[in-house]
Amino acid sequence: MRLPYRQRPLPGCRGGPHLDGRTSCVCQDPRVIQQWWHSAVVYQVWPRSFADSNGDGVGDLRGLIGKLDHLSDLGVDVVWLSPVYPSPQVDNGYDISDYQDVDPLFGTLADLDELIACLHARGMRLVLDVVVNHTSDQHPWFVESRSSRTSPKRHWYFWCDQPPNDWTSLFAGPAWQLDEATGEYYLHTFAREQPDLRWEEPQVRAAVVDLLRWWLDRGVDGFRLDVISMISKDLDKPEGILGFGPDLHDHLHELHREVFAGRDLITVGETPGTSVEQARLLTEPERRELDMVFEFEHVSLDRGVSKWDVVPLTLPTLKRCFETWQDGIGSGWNSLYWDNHDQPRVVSRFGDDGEHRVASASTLATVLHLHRGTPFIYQGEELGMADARFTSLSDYRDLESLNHYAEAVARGQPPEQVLAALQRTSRDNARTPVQWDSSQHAGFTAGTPWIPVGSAAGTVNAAAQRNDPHSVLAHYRRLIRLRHEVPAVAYGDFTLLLPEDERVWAFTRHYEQVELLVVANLSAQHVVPALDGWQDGELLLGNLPEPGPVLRPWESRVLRR
Ligand code: TEU
Repeated sequence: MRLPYRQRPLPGCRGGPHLDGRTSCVCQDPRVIQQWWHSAVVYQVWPRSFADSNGDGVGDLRGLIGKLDHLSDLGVDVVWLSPVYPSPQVDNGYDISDYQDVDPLFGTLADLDELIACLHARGMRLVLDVVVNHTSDQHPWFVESRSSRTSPKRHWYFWCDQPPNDWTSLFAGPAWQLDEATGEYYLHTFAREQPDLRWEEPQVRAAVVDLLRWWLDRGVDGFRLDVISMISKDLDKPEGILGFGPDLHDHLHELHREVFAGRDLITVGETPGTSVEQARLLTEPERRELDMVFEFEHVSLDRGVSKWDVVPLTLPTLKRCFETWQDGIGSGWNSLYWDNHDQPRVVSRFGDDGEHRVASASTLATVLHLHRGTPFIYQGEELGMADARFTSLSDYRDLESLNHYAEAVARGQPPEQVLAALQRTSRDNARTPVQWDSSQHAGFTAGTPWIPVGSAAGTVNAAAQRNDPHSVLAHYRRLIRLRHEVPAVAYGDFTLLLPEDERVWAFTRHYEQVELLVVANLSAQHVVPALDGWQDGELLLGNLPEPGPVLRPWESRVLRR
C-alpha cells in the first residue's frame, strides 16, 4: 500500500521515515538539499480533453476523478491540473475571469475539493496552474480598470496614450490594443482578451498573494506558474515582451516569502526564453524563488525563424542541449519534459509514430526520465499518442494556430503551405481527447467531442495497453517505479557519452557506489554502441524483449553496476 506522502522516506536518506513531516534533509550532494519532488513524477491533465463525465463533449473534473485509477496504476506522484477557473475560454482557460472558483464547464468547487481529497487519499498531490501575468478582459479587475482613466484599478494594467514600443503579441498582431471608450492603449502579450497585469502595482501583488494562499488553505500542494518570467517587463527593450525585467527576482522572492515559505509544496514556473544561467538563479534553493522552471531551449531547436518554421535537428545538438542544462543548473533543479498542451507530441516530433511508434515512444521516455530533474508526463504521452495532424482548417480550435493561419494567408502564403506547417507545429496536435478505448470517441465522451479524436484511437488507447507488458503504458509504469526505487535516478551525477554519435544517446549517472548507464538507439538501424565495461552490467530496464549484443531500432536500456 502507498504510504500517504508525508510518511514516505526520501530515497538514499539514511534518516529513515520523516514522521515529523520534515520533507528535506542534507544526505548526499551538499549542494542539493533532497526534496520529495526530486524523486517524484508529475502528470499533466489538460482538462478539456482528458475525460468527459456529462456528455457535453468537453472534459471535466468528475471525468478526471473517474480516471484516478489510471494515474494510481501509472504510479505518478503529482497531478498538474491546467486551468479550470471561470473563463470565457478564449485561450482555453488561460484567460481567467475569477481565480477562486471553477468554471461550470468543468464542474464545481466541491468537485475540486473532492479531487484534492481523492488524490491525497491515494498518496498523490495536486498542483494548480495559475495564470497571473494576465487576466481575462472579463475579469472584474480589468472591467473596473477599463471603466475610466481615473479608475482605482487603472494602474493594475498597462495603459498609455500611445504604445511606447512596437511589440507584437505572441498570438499575432500588435501587443497594444486601443480601448475606444477611454482612448488609451492597453498591453496584451497574448490575445487582446488577455490584458497583462502590472506587477509593479503593490495591490496587484497583494491580490495574487491572497488567491495563492486561498488555494493552499484549500489543500492544493503547489503551483505551475504560467509565463511567470513575463511578470516584470522593460517597456524600453525591443524584445522586452518576453519579460525577465528588472523586478522579476524581487517579485518571486516576495511570493516565496509571503506564500511558499514554510509550506510543503512544489512550485514550477514557465519561463519561455530562459537561459540556464537565469534558470539557476530562479531555482537555487538559497535564493528562495522557485523550485523548478520550464525552459524552452530543447523544444525550440527544430524551429527556424518562427515556431511555425520547422528545421532539421541532429541528435548531437539535442544531446548537447540537455547536457548544458544538466551541468549548468548548479544547486537549482531541472524540470524534464517533451510534451505539454503547447507542444506537438514527441513521438511524432523526435520519434517515429509509424512502424516504430511503441519503441520510439518508450525510448524517448527512458532518455528523458533518466536525466537529472523532475519528469513531467503529458496526458496521452504514456500511451504513445501521436500528433493529430488535422488536414482541414475546420478541425483546428487553437487561437494561436487560427490567428497564425489568418495572418500568414493574409501575407500571401499559400493556404496549403500554412496548413502543412500547422500539421507539424500546432498546439492542437496535443489537444485531441485522451484515447481511453476503441469505442466511439475513444471513450472520452458519450457526446460529440469539442475537437476531433485522433485517427489512431482504435489501436492506440489505454484499454489496449493496460494488460500488455510490451506497451508504452507498461514501460512508463516501470520507468516511474525505477525513479522511486533507485536513488541514482534522482541524484546521480550526469555524464554524457558519445556526444557526436548521430544515432545513439548514451550517458551515465553516478551516485554513491552505484553507476547507471543509459544507452538508447534513436534510429531505425541496428547499432552496436562503442561502450566498454558494461558487459556485466545488470539490466534494470529495457524497452524491447530479449536484449542481445545489438541495439535494435529505437531500443534503449538502463544498466547498473
Ligand atoms: O504558454 C506560454 C508560451 O510561451 C506559449 O504560448 C508558447 O509560446 C506557444 O504556445 C508555443 O507554441 C502559456 C500557456 O502554457 C499557454 O497555453 C497559454 O496560451 C499562454 O501561456 C498564455 O497564457
